[in-house]
Amino acid sequence: MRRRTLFYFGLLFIAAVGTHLYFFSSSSDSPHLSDWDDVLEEEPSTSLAADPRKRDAIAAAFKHAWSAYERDAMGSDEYHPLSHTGKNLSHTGGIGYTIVDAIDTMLLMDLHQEYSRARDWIRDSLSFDRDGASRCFNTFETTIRVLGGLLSAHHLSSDDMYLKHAVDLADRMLPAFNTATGLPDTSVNLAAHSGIADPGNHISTAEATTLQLEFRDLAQLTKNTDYWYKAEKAMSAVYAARLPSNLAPISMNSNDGSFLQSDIRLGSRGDSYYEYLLKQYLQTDRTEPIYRKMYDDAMQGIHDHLVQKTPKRKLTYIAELFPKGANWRTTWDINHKQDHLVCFLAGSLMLGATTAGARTRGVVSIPPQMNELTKAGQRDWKTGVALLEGCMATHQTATGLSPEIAQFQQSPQQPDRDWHIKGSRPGGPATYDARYMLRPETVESLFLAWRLTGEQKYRNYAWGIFQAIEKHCRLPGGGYATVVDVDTVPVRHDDKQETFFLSETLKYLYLTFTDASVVPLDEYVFNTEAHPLPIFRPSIKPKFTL
Ligand code: DMJ
Repeated sequence: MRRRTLFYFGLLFIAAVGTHLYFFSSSSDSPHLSDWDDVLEEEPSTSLAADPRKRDAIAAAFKHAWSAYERDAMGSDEYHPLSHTGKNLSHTGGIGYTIVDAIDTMLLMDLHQEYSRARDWIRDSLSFDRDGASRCFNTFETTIRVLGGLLSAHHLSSDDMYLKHAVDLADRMLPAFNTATGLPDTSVNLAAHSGIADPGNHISTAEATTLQLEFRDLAQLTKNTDYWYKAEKAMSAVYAARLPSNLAPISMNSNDGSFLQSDIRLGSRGDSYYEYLLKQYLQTDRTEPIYRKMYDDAMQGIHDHLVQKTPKRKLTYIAELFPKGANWRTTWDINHKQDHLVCFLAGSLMLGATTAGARTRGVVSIPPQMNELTKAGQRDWKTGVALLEGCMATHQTATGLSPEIAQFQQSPQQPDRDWHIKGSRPGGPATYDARYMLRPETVESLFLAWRLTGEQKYRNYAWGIFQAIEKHCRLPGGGYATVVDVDTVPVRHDDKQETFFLSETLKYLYLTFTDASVVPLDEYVFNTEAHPLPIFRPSIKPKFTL
């Protein structure tokens, strides 16, 4: 086991300069938070040491979310906390969507009783013999939430029961990769052990390229090379289709492996392509230079075409491109719109800067010194830091929660901000863009920023977001729900507690307040659903190489 102990000693300093820069006003009017007022006055004694009271407050939030699900909907794939009901993806029964997605968070939070009941359910009731002919099982979602959740639970507990289920699930999914191009079918019928192609032969780029960490991990565990090579083939198809900018349009033709004329963005349908380039490189202990090259090229493309600053406050954001005319592979128009999803990129750039962008492996301080990073590493670090501030600026709303989509242009309705929510006006109807659906991306980046810098500011930001969630998303009757308009208080809720709230949002918040030895960044990569998977030296010889 390697430990990044080298620079921890210097960190005792940093706490001393920690500030009380709370981004949001305190939620002390919220009864369940009043007990935490004194917490706001405390700072941890060492920079990367745990902050036990805040950490435990987040575990208590997890219990509030989980116990409502367990009471109302145990075993159902999805949870609707307002109606106190659950729903399965398939009419033939559930596949443990919520339970499997959440169980590694219970392990990390030491929630023994909840864990034990969840494990019992997986042991006694989990079945993948579920009909998916109606395309109810998306290949990507099933992989990141269920396969990723089982693998992570196996690694954290050493319990082979999870591995057996993972193998069963993966074997049912593997036929989805039996296509001419290697780009997988978008859906799987788990009962039939078959893939189901999209009727128009489209697949989103993120869906095709966000399966690899999971299937490679399973290949390494079982020595079954099929898992590895099938997932890898999809990556080589995307590489073969690359554009001169090294940016990836969000849609592909699964029949011929080409990119379709479609937007380029780091938000929905594009996001985790970029995330998994870096993480595949890290997963195999930096032994596969092809992913390093693809990552480096893509980050150059992002800087050449997408990184923007607002004219007034100089907020950094990542714009989108939409294709223009016959020369759409090289000619684009810009759209100053940013999905909340894009905020994963801030932490990813910072992680990339300190790994792929380090001049010498293992010699990066916390926080990094610029002379320890390559030129590209320095560029990525600075952009990551600035983008995170830009993402935090989108939390300057009536609730302190950020919207699903922000337009980085001023609007007459919201002249005090450098961005606005499309179609939103005080007292007007809520738009899709205005919702906060318990997403994790900003807190994911805050977690990484905290671990890589030890700057108290990032913990303060994370705590502010947690308070906003407690105040506006927490339901007194149990569970947490989507807020339909982040700029309107009192809030209205939508009847959905997304599974990623349990697997990602609360996990990243929790890990921001544990000490840094819990899931150390040099031993694990997180899949896109926040399931930690170990870094390893591959025993399988990759076929997709430079
Ligand atoms: C998660 O399911 C995954 O992170 C995915 O990659 C996209 N984002 C959602 C949560 O916002």
